[in-house]
This record gives sequence, structure tokens and C-alpha cells, in this order.
Amino acid sequence: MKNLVILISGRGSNMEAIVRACAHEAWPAKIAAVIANRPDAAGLAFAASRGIATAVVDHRQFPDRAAFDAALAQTIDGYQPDLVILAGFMRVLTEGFVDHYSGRMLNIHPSLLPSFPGLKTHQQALDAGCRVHGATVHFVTSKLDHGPIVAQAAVPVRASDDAAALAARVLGTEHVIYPRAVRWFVEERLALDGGNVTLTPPEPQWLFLDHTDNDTSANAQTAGEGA
Ligand code: NHR
Ligand code: GAR
Repeated sequence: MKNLVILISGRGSNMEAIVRACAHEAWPAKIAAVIANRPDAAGLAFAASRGIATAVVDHRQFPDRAAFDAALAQTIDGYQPDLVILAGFMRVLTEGFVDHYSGRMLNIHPSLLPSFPGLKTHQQALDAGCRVHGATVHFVTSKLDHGPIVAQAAVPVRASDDAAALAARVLGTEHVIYPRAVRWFVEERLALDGGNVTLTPPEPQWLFLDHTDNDTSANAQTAGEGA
């Protein structure tokens, strides 16, 4: 039985997808706690409604990142986690914190890494004229958004997209690949060799999601552009 601790900052829809998959697929795992860095994180209510322990470590109450990270690690370690899951967690973590959870901390980032690390990824993809965009599950290392890749999902960029529409399409794929990747960890199927991840036995570590919405005009426009 593996203990999972999930860190959130807001809505928590990825956390919710993982909680549901863990229950429905009867993983040999327990969601030991959901921890937020904001007292008003909406996802805390869902976790509590499922009988999951919740905690808040408010970053605004600490003088610097090192002090916040030390308090956060102490709270996390109280739950003896086998895996720490960043799910829409919005604070950059110090090297000491990341090293402490080396090989046992995952993040989902809303872009096809190594493109577009950092924030406002959907607007970055639109501004770059990308025709595909997506999300990446990766092990967390001290180099922000650059850890070994576990799974990726790609979606088309539609001509009519704004950042919110594109984010919604990507989010739908996050809810598929993140629970899947966590399950692989729980099943002890992930191995890290250098900067790469191997999955044993292998299965596709990618997802291409097309026709998730009925935006036929975008297809027509693509043909018209000769793209
Ligand atoms: N920490 C390390 N060391 N490495 C990673 O790969 C990390 C990480 C912490 C969080 C998630 C990441 C993402 O998926 C993540 C990966 C927040 C910021 C950020 O700039 C950047 C990347 C990510 C999360 N945060 C601002 C900060 O000053 C605060 C923004 C806010 O509060 O809204 O920390 O995108
Ligand atoms: C998700 O799209 C996640 O990939 C992204 O924020 C959203 C959180 O949604 N993460 C980051 O941008 C990390 N910097 P959720 O709270 O509903 O899971």
C-alpha cells in the first residue's frame, strides 16, 4: 500500500481525477493527505468530503521560500508519503525540498515540455502559432519544469481558440494522463535512468486527443490554409 500526498493551490481538478481513479480502479494506494498553500483552495472541500486529511501551509506566513519549504516538508512527511504529487501547485520549490523528494515527486505541467516552461503556457503556445499543444507529467527536479518525462498528451490548437478554450481542452487530457502516470508509479513500473523514464511493461506514454469538441470550422479553415 503506497501513501500519496497531493499538493494543490486552487481548483484541484487534477487531484480530484487522481482521487477518483484511485478509488474506482482500487489502486494499492491511499491518498494520505491533500495539502494546499492557500487556505481558500477550492479543492480542499472535495478532499474533505471524501474523508481525506487536509492541511494548509500558507506561504504568506513565512519570511522566505526556504522557511515555507521546511514547514511544507514537515507537514508532508507527517503522512509518510511514498509519492508527492503536485497538482496545480503554484509555488516554485527550493533545491533542498526537491532533493528531499528526489525520484518520488511528480508534477503536471500544461505544455508539451520542453516547450513553454513557466506560467501562462496556453497564451505562450497561441503567441508562438503552435498547431499542437498539451500537457506533460514529469518527475520534479530543481530545474523548473525540466524533470524526466513520464507521459505527454497533445491536443490540436483551433483557429478560434483563446487561452481559456485551449486550457480547457488540455485540462481534459490532464485528467486522463495524470491518474495513469500516478498509477504506473504505484505499480512500481517506472524507472529513472539518467534523465529518462522507462515504463515496464511498456505501453504508450502519450495520448493524442482529437475531435474532443465539435469544432468543424477549425478543420475547414485548416484545409483552406493549405496547412
Ligand atoms: N519546483 C521545482 N523546483 N521544479 C519544478 O519543476 C516545479 C517546482 C514547483 C512547481 C509546477 C510548475 C508548473 O507546472 C512546479 C514545478 C509555479 C511557478 C511559478 O512561477 C512556475 C512553475 C510551476 C509552478 N510560481 C510563482 C512563484 O513565485 C507564483 C505564481 C502564483 O502564485 O500564482 O513561485 O507550471
Ligand atoms: C492545470 O492545468 C495544471 O496543469 C496547471 O494548473 C492547472 C491546475 O488545475 N498547473 C500549473 O500551471 C502549474 N504551474 P487544477 O487545480 O484544476 O488541477
